[in-house]
Amino acid sequence: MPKDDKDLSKNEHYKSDSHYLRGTITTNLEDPITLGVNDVNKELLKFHGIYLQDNRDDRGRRLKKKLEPNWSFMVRIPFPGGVCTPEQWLALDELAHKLSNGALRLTTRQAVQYHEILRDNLRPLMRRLDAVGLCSMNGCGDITRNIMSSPLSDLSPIHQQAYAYVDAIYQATLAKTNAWREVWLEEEHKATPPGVSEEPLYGTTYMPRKFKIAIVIPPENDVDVFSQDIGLIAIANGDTLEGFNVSVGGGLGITYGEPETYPQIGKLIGFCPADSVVELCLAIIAIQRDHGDRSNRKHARMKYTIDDRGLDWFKQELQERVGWDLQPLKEFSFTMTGDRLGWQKTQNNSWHYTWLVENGRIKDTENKPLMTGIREIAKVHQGEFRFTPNQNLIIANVAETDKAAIEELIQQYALDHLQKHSLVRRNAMACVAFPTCPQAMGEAERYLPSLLDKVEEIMQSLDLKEEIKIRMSGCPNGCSRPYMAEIAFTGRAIGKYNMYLGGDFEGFRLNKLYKENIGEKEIFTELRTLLKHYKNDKKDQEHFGDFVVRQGYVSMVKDGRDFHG
Ligand code: SRM
Ligand code: SF4
Repeated sequence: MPKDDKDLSKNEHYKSDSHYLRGTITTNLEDPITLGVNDVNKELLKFHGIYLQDNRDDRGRRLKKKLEPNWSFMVRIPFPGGVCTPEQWLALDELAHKLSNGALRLTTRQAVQYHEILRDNLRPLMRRLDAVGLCSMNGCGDITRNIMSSPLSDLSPIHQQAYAYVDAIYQATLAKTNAWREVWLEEEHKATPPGVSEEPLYGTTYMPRKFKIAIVIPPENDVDVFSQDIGLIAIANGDTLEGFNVSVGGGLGITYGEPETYPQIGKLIGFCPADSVVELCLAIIAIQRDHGDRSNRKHARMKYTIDDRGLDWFKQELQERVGWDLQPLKEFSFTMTGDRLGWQKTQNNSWHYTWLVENGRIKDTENKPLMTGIREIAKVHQGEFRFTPNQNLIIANVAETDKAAIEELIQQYALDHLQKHSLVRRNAMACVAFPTCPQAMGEAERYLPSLLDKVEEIMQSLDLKEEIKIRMSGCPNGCSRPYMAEIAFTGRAIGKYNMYLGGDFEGFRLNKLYKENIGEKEIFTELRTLLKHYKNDKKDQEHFGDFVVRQGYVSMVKDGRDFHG
């Protein structure tokens, strides 16, 4: 902890001076000198789910002409557990065409993003979102983000029971400030009565850094539960959800050349009965709120608090805060981290169709009217949509009697590309990167599809039909959770990537750096050699990640502190 105020990072001052995230956003929105916002409001806006961005493709040209960057805003809307009604989808679609760039982006945390929103369009956007019960608050910023969960919440009674906790944790961890409504809906300032805190959980300075929670329902580890600050693994007894095994201190972001930053796998600390899980999450958040590093933002995630102070300290602190002990861990196992694509029937006799949305980008292209197709489905669909943690979309809860009509629309808009997708493409993910992400060093979403074409070619020539998990991020922040993949690429510069190998298919361990700063030619040479070796020498049912570790291409990483070593 910082010894005094001068050690605090500048973001800590921005937060404490902001009057619970109001800052001067309202007046800044009218500033005629710029189409952006000032540095302080830029940080505060993140809590409102809004990021100031410029088009990176256009940056150099504007710089040469000494023009201000082409400012616009990314808006992220959380959907706890990824659940979205057709009415909400139609509003999202309408706004994408009216106020954004005609596209939507499903994220790796089951949220939805708009890009390229102009400053004057932010208020109309938020008003329309509010009218369908949506709000971008908690989308970003130093706060608990969207609560993730295995998205097919009706797959079994366990899924339904677990979803109730997603909602309860989300409500308990939402920002309570009225700032969003005052700024965007122009509601009158709501004063809190004397002696009452506007933010009982977070206080004036919120969290030291972002905070992430996910619930997973075995056997699929679709949320990558060990990459979360808090990971909750649902444990069932028959048709009853007993509670959750609790994992703490996962997190993935690193900075190149700074080995004191590392990705970390969450540590299992015990079993929590279901009816105590909200209390437990709030106590863990409070520990990180009080003990997280507020001077160095690169060291401010809970993974560092736990690694620095030790797991025993953490467990003791937690016990003191809740006043009871966690129970011994219960048995569980995982089979994969991906989605089960196509139609599935659930115990309540309804149908769910999961389809692969490449890298989460929803837009119409010449041969694929994806956005139009989903819109037409939303107009008649009686159930909901669900966004998956793998950037895919589910048409959920289709009644037996409606299935044929939905199927017809899927065919009509040529949405059913499932058969065409190889097993590597089904498990692949790329982050947004260029042109909107300010942190991108290399391409990801715009490059991975063509890289996969080549991988498919190599695999076909070897007659390899195994599922392999490949992920790509445009920088080391790890937004596509690359360090949990069997093969991963993170951008170093345009056309250059670090290549990592050796994560497992089920999401229990990290991968490790294999080649640094390599270009496309070297990537394919490496892949050809590795895949050929895999084809010839793999054991029965052996996944690629396990094979490369067994063959000594990289060592096994079960703790992030060994990631760089
Ligand atoms: Fe992320 C920052 C996109 C999931 C780790 N992430 C960013 C920003 C906002 C760039 C910025 O700082 O200005 C990116 C916006 C790009 C754009 O133009 O849209 C961005 N992150 C994304 C999304 C959209 C990637 C995607 O392709 O889906 C995901 C949105 C999730 C959501 O709905 O909330 C996204 N980001 C993740 C994940 C995966 C996860 O949460 O499961 C991670 C790794 C897990 C973790 O947090 O440890 C992740 N994003 C980061 C980091 C590194 C954090 C760290 O601890 O070091 C940053 C940079 C930062 O926070 O300073 C970052
Ligand atoms: Fe941007 Fe890096 Fe995240 Fe990709 S990993 S979206 S490049 S911050």
